Amino acid sequence: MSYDLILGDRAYSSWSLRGWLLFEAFAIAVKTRYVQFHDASVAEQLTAHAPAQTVPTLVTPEGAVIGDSLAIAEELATRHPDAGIWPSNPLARATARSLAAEMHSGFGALRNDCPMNLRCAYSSYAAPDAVQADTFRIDTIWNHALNRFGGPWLCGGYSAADAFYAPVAARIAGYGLAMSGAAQAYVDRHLADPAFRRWRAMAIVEGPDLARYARGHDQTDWSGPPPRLAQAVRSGPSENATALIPASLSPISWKRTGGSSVSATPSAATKPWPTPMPGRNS
Ligand SMILES: N[C@@H](CCC(=O)N[C@@H](CS)C(=O)NCC(=O)O)C(=O)O
Repeated sequence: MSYDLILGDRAYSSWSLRGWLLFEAFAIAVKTRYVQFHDASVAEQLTAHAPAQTVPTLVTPEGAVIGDSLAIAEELATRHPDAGIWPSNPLARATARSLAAEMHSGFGALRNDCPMNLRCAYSSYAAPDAVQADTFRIDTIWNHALNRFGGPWLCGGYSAADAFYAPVAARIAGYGLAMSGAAQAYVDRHLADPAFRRWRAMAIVEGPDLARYARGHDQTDWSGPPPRLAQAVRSGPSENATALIPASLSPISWKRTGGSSVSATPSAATKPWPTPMPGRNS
């Protein structure tokens, strides 16, 4: 028995990125499955995992269904006390929990106006006051933590707090939001993080572009390091376990090619991408 983690479209699902990082960044083994945002609704694709309705959803080895990223972080921290999900230092740990919780419950203007889209970056986005207020607050709490614990991550070493802010960093970069020097350096650290780059490489090649996440702003180059080379291929061996798309039971597997590069490998049996379904923002 192993952990079974159900995720959404890598390009758009910010909560899925958080859930995935909670395993990937802390070297906790997990089997991943994907729902497809363009397919049936997320809730319909999760009917086998009641009462889950959103991604990420974690099914524990005992069969408990955890449908919330913060609960996933806390459960993993309890089960894997040496993984470093929260800092061991009490002051840093309390701060990391506070930072993650504020992200989990806040920054609604930023989340609504700037949906995560790892496939593009914008140069002409003009942030309304409410978004500027969110980024000012984010800048403030990041600087507070970075100054107090000395970096390089928010509370010293990489912790769940950083996993929670990785998609925020992607939004700040993708929409060209102005930050102070230390906060921008923290954004850049996320963009260069190997785990983030692996996720983004697969986000670029897997699944269709979804119109509901597109914005009409002028586009520019992604500001982080270039994505690891990736290529969508229709056949070929996979390096890791085959996952199942719940709605279709079509196999889809992920394949690394050429050293550190990553390819998404939908099987030949995978059905063509249908029309996007309406759903909530990431
Ligand atoms: N509170 C949840 C939020 C999860 C969430 O809203 N996920 C989105 C995708 S990023 C979702 O599944 N939305 C359902 C839909 O689009 O129908 C968490 O922390 O994980």
